Amino acid sequence: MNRQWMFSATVGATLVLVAGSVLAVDPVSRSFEATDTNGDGLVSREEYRERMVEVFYSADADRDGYLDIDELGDPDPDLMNDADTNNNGRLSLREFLNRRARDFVQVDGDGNGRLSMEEASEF
Ligand SMILES: [Ca+2]
Ligand SMILES: [Ca+2]
Ligand SMILES: [Ca+2]
Repeated sequence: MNRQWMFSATVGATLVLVAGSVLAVDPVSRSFEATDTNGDGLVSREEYRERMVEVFYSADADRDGYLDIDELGDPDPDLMNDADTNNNGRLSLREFLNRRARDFVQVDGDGNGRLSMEEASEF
């Protein structure tokens, strides 16, 4: 998997399962702009979801429609367990997006349904 791409494809530091590494690389502003497709300076749920779908398919190296632990490149098994709601050891697109939707809510500090650059950076 192209990890660098995964980094740049994320909205904010914690919006990716490999959060620890992302903080060091600090791609927040670049990825934020890429995710804010209508350029209004905010990432809506729709923009975020579209981006996460892209991330999912980009990470699915063997194209089987699921992300396994290797494809996620995730050093923390708890995150995988948390997202893998049917416990089959891999994430479907639905499981992945559900997990990401929870991240969105957490990062959206003022709860207005949109992520500002500030919210994405501070989280
Ligand atoms: Ca936007
Ligand atoms: Ca796969
Ligand atoms: Ca917000």
